[in-house]
Amino acid sequence: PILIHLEDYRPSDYLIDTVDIDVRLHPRETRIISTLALRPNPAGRPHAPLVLDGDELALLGLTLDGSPLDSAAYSATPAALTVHEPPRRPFALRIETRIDPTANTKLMGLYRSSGVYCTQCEADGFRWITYFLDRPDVMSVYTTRIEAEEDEAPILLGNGNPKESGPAGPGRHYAVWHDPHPKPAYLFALVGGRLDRVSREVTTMDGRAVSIAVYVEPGKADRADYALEAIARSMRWDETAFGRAYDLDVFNVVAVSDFNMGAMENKGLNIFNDKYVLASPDTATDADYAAIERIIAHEYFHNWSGNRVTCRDWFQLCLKEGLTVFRDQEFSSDMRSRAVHRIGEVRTLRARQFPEDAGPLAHPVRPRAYAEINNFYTATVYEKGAEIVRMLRTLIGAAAFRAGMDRYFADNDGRAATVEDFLAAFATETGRDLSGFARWYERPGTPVVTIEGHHDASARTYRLRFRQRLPGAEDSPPLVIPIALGLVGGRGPIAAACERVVGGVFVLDRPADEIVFTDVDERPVPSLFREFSAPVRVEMVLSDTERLTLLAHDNDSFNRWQAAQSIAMRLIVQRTKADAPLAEDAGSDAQAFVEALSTFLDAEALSDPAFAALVLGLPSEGDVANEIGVDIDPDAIHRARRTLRRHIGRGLRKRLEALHAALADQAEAAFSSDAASAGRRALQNATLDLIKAADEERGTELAVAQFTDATNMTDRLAALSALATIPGEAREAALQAFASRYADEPLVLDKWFGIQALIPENDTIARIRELQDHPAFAMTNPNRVRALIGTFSTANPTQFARSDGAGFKLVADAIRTIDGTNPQLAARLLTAFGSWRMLEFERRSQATATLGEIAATPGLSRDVADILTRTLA
Ligand code: BAL
Ligand code: ZN
Repeated sequence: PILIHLEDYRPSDYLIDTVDIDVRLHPRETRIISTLALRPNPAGRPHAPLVLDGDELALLGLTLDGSPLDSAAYSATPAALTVHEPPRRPFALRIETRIDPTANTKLMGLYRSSGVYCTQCEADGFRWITYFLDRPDVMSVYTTRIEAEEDEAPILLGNGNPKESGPAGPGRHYAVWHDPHPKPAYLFALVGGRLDRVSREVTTMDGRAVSIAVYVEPGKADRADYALEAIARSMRWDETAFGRAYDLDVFNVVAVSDFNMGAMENKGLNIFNDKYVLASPDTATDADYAAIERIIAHEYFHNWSGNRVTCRDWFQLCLKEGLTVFRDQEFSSDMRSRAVHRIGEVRTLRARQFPEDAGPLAHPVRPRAYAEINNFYTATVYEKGAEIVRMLRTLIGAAAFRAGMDRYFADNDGRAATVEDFLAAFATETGRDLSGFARWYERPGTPVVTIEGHHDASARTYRLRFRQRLPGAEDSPPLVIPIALGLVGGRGPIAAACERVVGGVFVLDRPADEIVFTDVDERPVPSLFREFSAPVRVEMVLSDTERLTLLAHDNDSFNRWQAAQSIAMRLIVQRTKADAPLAEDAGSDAQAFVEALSTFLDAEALSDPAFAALVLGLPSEGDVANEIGVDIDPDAIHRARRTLRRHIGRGLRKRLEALHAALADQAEAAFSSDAASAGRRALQNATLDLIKAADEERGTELAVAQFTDATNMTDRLAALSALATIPGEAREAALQAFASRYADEPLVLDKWFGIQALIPENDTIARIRELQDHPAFAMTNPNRVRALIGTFSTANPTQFARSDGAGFKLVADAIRTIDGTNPQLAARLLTAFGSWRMLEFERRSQATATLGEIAATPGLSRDVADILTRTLA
């Protein structure tokens, strides 16, 4: 594969000040006439040829300053339009192309989704529409004219503000949109179609009246209100938290049903996967509501972190994505419970980013080279990128962080920036040298911090020794690791002095270091990496008793949860290694844990149900595999985890039954999607799950009743999930009832596909192959594929990594089919093989064979070939 390197970056030879683009929509023959105001870039090479990017384009017409070009003066291929000797002054190029939106199954560029014309131009989709300098550091002011049949597309939307609209011949109409803010081509968007709308007015902090609107499939407007209100909340929050106001007269969100990503932040016209817009109590879970709120916010926040300040090149992707994830995390934490949200963020990071960083697809948060940029929209760029921004704030403090952000926006507004520009704003603001901290962007891999503690009773001191290493890169210079910490005793946090701990944070910036607390009378338990202050693995030997002290007495919720997780992890790992499938009893060493959970539930379950639900949740099978790291046997992990769940369920049985009943009684008559109500549902469903683990018959009884009586999707789906792992009639009847009830609801049927994909039984593969023929399933729709195949490959380890290879084969077959229509989706599915080297020998051999078969497929896309090459390297 051809690699593009960061170090080869050079400025564009030409700039484009304005783009006038005229799009005549037609299902099969859409005509695009684009007029570019070009000029040589003073920072580029003088007298260079002008090379515009294209992809599968056909050139229909070309003029320069109004005159046709001599055929010798240019050359056009589907991938490039080259003007050999362009004028050395500003000039206008008018380019005509034609495309077929209906045939576009890649969902890049301009395509049709359920009859709606829409676009996706990040990272390089604009070149599928017209020839252009399709790179983020070429920023232009766009005017877009869209014309269409009025019947087919009564709604015509573009970037920026609406300028004019009217008839355009019999049955046709047009609209003109103008975006005054210069932007790169990846933020271009248009929509044409038959859509319903909800809208309202908001006023920004600087007094601008903005009309915000959400457009959805006809008949679904009543499911768009939650998204609309989430936009309003996001706008207000960005003003309060970051001083950022919106800058156009309108802000539109459009939901479409075929979309490769979650959503896209096109300037003033966000286009969304409908999964992240549509919500009603009957169709959306609490997790869906939270995801909608978060993604609406994320795309909106890009208006500043991404659009007003964009990226110089795609190596800087984390500059907008990591930062914007950090911003959406903070927003969600302010809207919901901060502690609960933080635990969720860390679970995601550990489940998705840590394995990526430990496997063949590992890359720095700022990659140095890529073959296909669409394969770098990863957990590392997004989630680890966000952790870096969080660490920066921890290091310099909230006030300096906010001042640095203000400076970053002010200094880079209207520019295409780099990670260096970002860090420079904070270095200038604080006077600190951040060059050591910058290593976080360059080094792949999850650092390991090893800690030892020693209490000297006579000296009344407590000493902590720290050592950091980056596995596989032991000689690299140390990272700057902020460690939020404190000491905890049998009655709560201990106030002990240590001059190296400032504001509760010790900064480890050497390979090894130690700190000493004074006036420590009792032997403390250290509470380390509070709120998960750095994305590292922590190695410290603590006894279960010490961890239970943290669970009971720490004032850091994250570490209380972590303490319970660590004990559960130890118990599961121990049993996995012993692999004694007949040992139904988890053993007496789990007894203290069960008793502590019992005390915890009595004291706190009803005062903070969302947190209690998290404490009751054991590490997932994937978490356990990542912890063990080598020679993984997913069946052994599954058995060990099931045994512990059963043991906990039995130990807590009475309390769980009482809690389940109390929480069911507390359910409000009218549904509320707020965090408090969602928390109660989460705990009720966590108790159901453990009761089922203890006693399948009782679990079935409760789940069937809950499934029948549920007044919202969260409870209905939790009941169905509980039933799904108990073979028998009750399960099949519930699955059938669910499918009939939601036969016309594709997004709800995705949940039904997903639940069946998760069943840890040998028949699941046959079930999935059958579901692929279900009328509601389509290999061309990314949501359907992710629900069935994606859920299977990422969350059903016993069946995906079966030792007979049938699970790998199922996914490989899907990848090969999908690669012919949608390479991005196929490549994303293939990343499920990223952890294959962790598996035990037999499964590893099956994975190698399957990857080899994919590699032997003729005509693989660049997207899939790139992931495959790296996975096998
Ligand atoms: N920029 C791609 C979608 C997102 O991260 O917002
Ligand atoms: Zn984003």
